[in-house]
Amino acid sequence: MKKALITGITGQDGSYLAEFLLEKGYEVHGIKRRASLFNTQRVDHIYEDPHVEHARFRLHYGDLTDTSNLTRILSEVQPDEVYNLGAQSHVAVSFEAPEYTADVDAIGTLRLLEAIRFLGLEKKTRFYQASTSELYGLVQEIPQKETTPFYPRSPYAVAKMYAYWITVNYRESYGMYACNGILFNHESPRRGETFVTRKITRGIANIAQGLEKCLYLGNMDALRDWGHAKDYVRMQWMMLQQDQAEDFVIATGKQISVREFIRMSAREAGIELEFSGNGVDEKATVTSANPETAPAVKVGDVIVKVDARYFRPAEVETLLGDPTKAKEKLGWVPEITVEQMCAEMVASDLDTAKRHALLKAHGHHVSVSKE
Ligand code: NDP
Ligand code: GDR
Repeated sequence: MKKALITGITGQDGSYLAEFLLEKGYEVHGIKRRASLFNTQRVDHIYEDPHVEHARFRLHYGDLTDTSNLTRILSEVQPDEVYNLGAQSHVAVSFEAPEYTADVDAIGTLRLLEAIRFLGLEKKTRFYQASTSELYGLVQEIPQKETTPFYPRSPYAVAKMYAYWITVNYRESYGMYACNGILFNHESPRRGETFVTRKITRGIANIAQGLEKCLYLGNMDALRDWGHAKDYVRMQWMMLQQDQAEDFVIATGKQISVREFIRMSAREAGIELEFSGNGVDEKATVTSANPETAPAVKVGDVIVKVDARYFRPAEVETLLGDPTKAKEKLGWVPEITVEQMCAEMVASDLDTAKRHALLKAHGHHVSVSKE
């Protein structure tokens, strides 16, 4: 039985990857940070009681900032594959916490690679690094592919650039099977609530059900190449099953703006919108609303507004990936379109919002956290 160790298992990708590997028959180990709450919502459905014999899913307390802990877990587990998905992954937050982001995202990667080498696992353990389209930042070529030069635009992206190159360096220096997946944005109903797609689908669903009045956003002109996390974790595994370690761009090859994603999400909830203003002072007004799916919304309501608080000190305006290498060498093509993904996210958030609205109608307190 193959063993995999996943950092970031409580996150979006970690949870889908753990599911995928369990289905493939792996024993799956994950590193979880200590928190004052359980924080295992995304993996509760695959959790196995460690007291059960032959449990194939196991969580270890750990942190990418803690070398001795990482070394001990690696030594105990002796994994065939390590997926380094753990990170302070929010670009805007990286401007607020740049040093921490560098410690986790850059040096955390080095700590893992060095622990693998120190333990003499460099010929046994294959290593996947969660690299990112944010490396392209101020884009030097459209679309972006494996050979496009990097120009990172945030402390997050600069930290991930170190992680990218240290992964390449350990491959070249020590013959490790170590590779980078340069993944473009990917989303799902499990996406963190403060990333723009989930903020939109959740916000629209809450507004439709009367739990919120207005959604405040930053740059609506930003263009992204959005895919579904399920398609992208399959590719993470495929990258570790080759004869030779190589780096791959993973993307859909299509892009839309944040504004278009808002329009698409609203339509899924039965709301039609008209945008007015100019990006800095823009709003979206309701022109029609389905009383069944959006009972709390009326024609003329302003339900989306720009708030400059969400603008970033340096922005990545446009990202569009070219996944040709992944298609030709690995036969990978994304199966879920952005429209299907958006529909799944809105349906899931509407379901939650309806339950919350019902609780509220019966006098229970419902807290709707917002950023
Ligand atoms: P999430 O933010 O959903 O998950 C991040 C995970 O990392 C969480 O499990 C989090 O734990 C964990 N983590 C954070 N800090 C530490 C730390 N100090 N030590 C150990 N673990 C830590 O991210 P995604 O699942 O969306 O992304 C997975 C990886 O892929 C990340 O590295 C991200 O940067 C990268 N990436 C993501 C893309 C995307 O569009 N989703 C695109 C390209 C790259 P906790 O739950 O405790 O916070
Ligand atoms: P990104 O994702 O920065 O691309 O990083 P995010 O969803 O945060 O932003 C995408 C674009 O939307 C604009 N935007 C807003 N973003 C947020 N979060 N909140 C807002 O209110 C808002 N309004 C507009 C942003 O300015 C940006 O242009 C994600 C993360 O998953 C990274 O870890 C990963 O590496 C990259 O994708 C690829």
